Amino acid sequence: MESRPKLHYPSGRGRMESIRWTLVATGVEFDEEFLETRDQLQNLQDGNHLLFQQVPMVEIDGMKLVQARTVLHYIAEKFHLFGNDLKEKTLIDMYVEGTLDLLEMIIMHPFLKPDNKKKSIVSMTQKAVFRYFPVFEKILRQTFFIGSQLSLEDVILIQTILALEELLPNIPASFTHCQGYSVKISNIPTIKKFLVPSSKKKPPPDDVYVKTVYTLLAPL
Ligand code: IBG
Repeated sequence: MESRPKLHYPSGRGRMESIRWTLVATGVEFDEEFLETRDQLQNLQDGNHLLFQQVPMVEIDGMKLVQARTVLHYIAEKFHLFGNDLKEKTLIDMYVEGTLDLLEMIIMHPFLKPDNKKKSIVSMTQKAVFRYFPVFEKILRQTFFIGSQLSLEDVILIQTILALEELLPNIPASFTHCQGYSVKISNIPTIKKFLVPSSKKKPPPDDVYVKTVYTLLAPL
């Protein structure tokens, strides 16, 4: 029997949350080792467990994978979230990369200095409203991004819509198809379970978490 994947990261969203979402969406149970001290990170680095001395790191199928996108791709391939052929896979990948560009702005926001936070909100709003959501709105008349099955883009997109909703609730609310899509995807049983407060889903970063991450990982 294959052992459960083990995730190494602080107990927060950052670059690990998409991996949590993707595992949960496929119904895979996983364990987590939360990094709380510099010594823990140092131990992983000293033991040559981190290829580029960075986390996220995921132990899966006898490998110690780093690079968040690589991990997402591995899970997507393994659990059939990457379409049925090379063209579908490439389409999914293209949308995922665009969506992750928007998600990256949301993820970095809590770690910015107050002045940069204001600028980032302006830029994020512009890009969400004029660049990304019009694209999503066009394709989201259907239940899934592609065909009749869940794909990696669905998982990344629902995460992004919900994270943006926490920060700028009016944006997703003003795109009708995105709203309907968000409700449908949120009702998929594996995802519904992830959305309850006791799940492995991490809350938005608070000041204590931001401080911890700064001492541990220097995100900027
Ligand atoms: N390209 C890598 C990936 O995508 O996995 C980047 C990984 C990365 O930046 N890791 C950071 C790290 O390990 C933690 S995530 N830093 C320690 C070091 O020595 O470089 C940082 C991050 C957070 C929150 I926390 C938002 C965005 C980034």
